[in-house]
Amino acid sequence: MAVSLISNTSFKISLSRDAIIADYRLAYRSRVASLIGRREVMSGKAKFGIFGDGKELPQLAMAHVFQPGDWRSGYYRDQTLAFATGISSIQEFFAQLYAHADVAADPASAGRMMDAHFGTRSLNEDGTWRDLTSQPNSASDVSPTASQMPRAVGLAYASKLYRRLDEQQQFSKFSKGGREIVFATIGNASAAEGLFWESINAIGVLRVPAIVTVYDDGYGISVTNESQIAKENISELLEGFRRPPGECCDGFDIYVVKGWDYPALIDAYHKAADVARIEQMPSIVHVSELTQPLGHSTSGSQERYKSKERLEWEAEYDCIKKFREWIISEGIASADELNRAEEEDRRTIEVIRQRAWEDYLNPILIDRQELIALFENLIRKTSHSEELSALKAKIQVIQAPLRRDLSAAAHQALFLTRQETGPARQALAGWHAKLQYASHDRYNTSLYLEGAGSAVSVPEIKPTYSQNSPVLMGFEVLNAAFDAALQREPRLIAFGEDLGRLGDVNQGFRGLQDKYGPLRVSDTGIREASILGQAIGMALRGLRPIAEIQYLDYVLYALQITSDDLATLLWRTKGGQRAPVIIRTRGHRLEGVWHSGSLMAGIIHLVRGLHILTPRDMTRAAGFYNTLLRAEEPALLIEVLNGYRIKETLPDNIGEFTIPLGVPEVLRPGEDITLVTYGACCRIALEAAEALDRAGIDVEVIDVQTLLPFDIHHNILESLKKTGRIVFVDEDVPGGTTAYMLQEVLEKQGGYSWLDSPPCTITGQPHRPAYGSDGDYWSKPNTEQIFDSVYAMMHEVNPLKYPGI
Ligand SMILES: Cc1ncc(C[n+]2csc(CCOP(=O)(O)OP(=O)(O)O)c2C)c(N)n1
Ligand SMILES: [Mg+2]
Repeated sequence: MAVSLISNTSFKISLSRDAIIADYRLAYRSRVASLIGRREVMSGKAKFGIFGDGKELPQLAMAHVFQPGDWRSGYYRDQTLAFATGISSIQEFFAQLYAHADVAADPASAGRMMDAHFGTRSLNEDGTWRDLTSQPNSASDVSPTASQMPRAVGLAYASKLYRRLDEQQQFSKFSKGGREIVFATIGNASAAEGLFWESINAIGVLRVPAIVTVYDDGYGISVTNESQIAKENISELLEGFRRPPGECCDGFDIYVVKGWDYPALIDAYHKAADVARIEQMPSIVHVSELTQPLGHSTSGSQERYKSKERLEWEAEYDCIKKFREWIISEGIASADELNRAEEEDRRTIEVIRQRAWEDYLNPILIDRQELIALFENLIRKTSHSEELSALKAKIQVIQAPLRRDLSAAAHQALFLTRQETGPARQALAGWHAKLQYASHDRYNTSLYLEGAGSAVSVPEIKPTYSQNSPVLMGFEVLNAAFDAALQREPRLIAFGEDLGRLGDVNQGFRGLQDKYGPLRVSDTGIREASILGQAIGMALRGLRPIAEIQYLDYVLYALQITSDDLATLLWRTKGGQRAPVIIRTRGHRLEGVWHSGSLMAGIIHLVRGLHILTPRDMTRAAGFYNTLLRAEEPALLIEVLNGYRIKETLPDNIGEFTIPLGVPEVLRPGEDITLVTYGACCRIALEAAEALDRAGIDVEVIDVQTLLPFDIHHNILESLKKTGRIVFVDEDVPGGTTAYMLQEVLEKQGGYSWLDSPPCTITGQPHRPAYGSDGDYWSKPNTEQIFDSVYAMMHEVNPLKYPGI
């Protein structure tokens, strides 16, 4: 029997009775998973639970049009969509709830993220790409509300590029002619975030195949739409984005559908998907009248903030209840049939849950058994047998032990027996070390790539010069490098404000849009967060974006997405997804508060997971771009703003030479003091070193070149061993990046033991740079200040030779 679900005469959908009942059963199973999941948290078996109850129906409707190759960029309510599409299984959902730290059990995050944070694996274990066109894809979820939106821009934009760029057709693992749709989901309250509006606008401007669903349950935790959304109605606000009917012009198709109305939901998603797949145009689906039967999460109870009337309404309009009523009233199934199915499904979910729990717990129980056996051996030998027996008893009685319980007990035992030796203690120490090693692998790996694709392992190719090598302006050197890169790497796509037609504000891309076309080199709106998101989404789909943020000061707008999404991606998926985004920016040397700031400490500490490159000139910038494009990792590169018009010699191998990451360069050898700096400060430091030379002080100036990674071979230590004195210089705030460099050299490299004088940091003022040349001089470290600090250090050492000034 086929059931017709029709909303108008031009568009007919019919589903078989079995398909409808299958939908009902999946909705029901998903609800049971939520109920049981909550119970597991309440009973202490899991730490936190957030579930998709009350939002099952729109997700089933979405799943009807979700095809292999498509992408989801959503949030924690999407379990039903995940189950229906194969993005997650119910057992994987429980494994994640229990924090099962194993990729095989929780492919989304290997136990690193809380429950309902979905994500498919795009990469094989060896780091090679899977065929993304034959699997359902989900970008790895993040918790900050609306942060799933910026990358949805790029995920959808990739479909457009794959359809329109001939050179992309060879990359068949990523797209089948750009037919892939991106399904973005977001809550009503999160639609109050700027990221939502910025991303909607970007999707509209780029005209890309995204279907954005807003699940409207009237609340964002306890706060109602009255305080979230003007007019309390998101689709009314979005009206201005609507595409006029019957015309193929700009904008979105907008659907407003009740979350319990199955035929209407099926109808809306079919229409939206057709438009997205064929026309590549976006839609917004505002799903209203949704509920939260279990409340927001396990952290609180909704009875505290929802009225009795509201709770009664939610019970009445529960989407599964309404779906059930509809199925019975349409004669698709009887109440008895559904009751029987429900009973079976409840049992099934319990079985799945139990399996997930045992799979999680058993390896830990085995670890405990091993530990107890080791304890028993040691108890027979040690003079601390009583304390060890008590420790053993303590871990033996824990019903569901954690590995940290075992680690702490072993640690305590090793401390107690610290004055003893023998094989029994040695075996325990070995076991403890093995646990630390395994735990490091469970929780601390994959921040960066190791081996294949790692930027650090790209071999160095030195620049070559000949008599004919031309001397050009800095920007022309970059321009030649970008030209060669676009030629060499068909997946390279560059974009940013003024990057397309103008070729960027300093002309690094001059003429390249004309040469490579408006899709390879393009302009964007002023929307830094979604420029970044655009890059992340594209990179997730195999493209190689260079995303330009016009000035370093405006990286702040994109910093949250860089930090929360890009920087954590490889780590939070334990190597399951990567996005080798190159963020290009320029800074440190223009004018005034917001064009010459140095926010470096904020950045380096917030984006671990990226490489941070600070080339002092454009040749070095070009070499770093070449290195990054041969690797598969994300990075931020900051060009020195006043370097574009300084003359440099163009390497003959501009398209090939690479500069290694994490390798400082000695710019001026010296014997008395080591001066460590980077980027724009190199020039000032060299000037100061020349002046100090005239005063009889021989300064070794070192350019660290990259802040992340930092001096991986400990070359700076070698310089310090020679000079015994060290100064760190930059234009960040006091205690900022100079303090970071100081820690790297003195603590990590062990430099403290080579110091003959106290270390010194020379920085900018704690405020932003003031306007004008004098404002700049007294806001940032200047040549005279560096001279004075270094001179004072030598005066302290030898006042006779270096009398006070
Ligand atoms: C940027 C940010 N602010 C606050 C939170 C805490 N928070 C988590 S969910 C949530 C409410 C979201 O409501 P809504 O978007 O309507 O989604 P719903 O949970 O109702 O489905 C809040 C405030 C967060 N995760 N991220
Ligand atoms: Mg809500």
